Amino acid sequence: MTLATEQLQAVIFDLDGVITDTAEFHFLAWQQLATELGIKFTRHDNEQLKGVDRLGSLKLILQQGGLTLDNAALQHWSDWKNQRYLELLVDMQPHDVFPLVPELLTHLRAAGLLLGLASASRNAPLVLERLKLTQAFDFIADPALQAQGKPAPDIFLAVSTALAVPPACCIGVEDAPAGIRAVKAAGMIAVGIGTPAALSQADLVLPTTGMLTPLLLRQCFTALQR
Ligand code: B16
Ligand code: MG
Repeated sequence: MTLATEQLQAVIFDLDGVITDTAEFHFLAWQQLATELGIKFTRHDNEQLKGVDRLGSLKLILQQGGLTLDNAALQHWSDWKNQRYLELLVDMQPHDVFPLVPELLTHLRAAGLLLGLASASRNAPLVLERLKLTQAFDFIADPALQAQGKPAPDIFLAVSTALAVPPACCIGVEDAPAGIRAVKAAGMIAVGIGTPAALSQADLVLPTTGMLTPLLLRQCFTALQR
């Protein structure tokens, strides 16, 4: 008896921490904000912000510092952090992409796969432009249009819908626990970039995005179909 199996058709990437190291810039900008507000904020604290949208991240930092702000102040500090982040992005160049990622994107496309971007960052189009990678993706989701941010699956489902590929035929690539949860909630296979300890819910974890290949992704997909 032959079992009908799904084929891998699309790979959906997160941006910050997967395509480039803007995760570090987000951390530095949040750290400046925390200092301004007199809140202690470490790299360890930053882990839980990865993949979380701007306002959600601000609220987590305030909660940690035991502060509450009204809506106007939340907007002010949210904009303040984004200004710091944009300053850090000023010198970003194509060579700031993680090693071997442009080659990976080219190879995936040559292997017949569709490529999507599911970043929680409203700055993602600007970052892709700076990296000269805008054209590498078939669809770039707008996080502002999603009802719920990661760990909800909305942005990954929006990409699969736009690409006309069922979620079961997609792999999502993420560096954040909230992102891995979003990929899994979307019904996709999740590849984590980082450490197995931090990304325990991922189906496969690699230290760097550049280690991925079309063959490895297809093997991972096939193995998890069984
Ligand atoms: P922005 P990703 C996320 O991007 C970052 O991980 C997270 O740290 C950041 O707060 C969020 O984007 C929003 O970014 O302030 O630029 O809109 O990892 O989903 O690509
Ligand atoms: Mg990320």
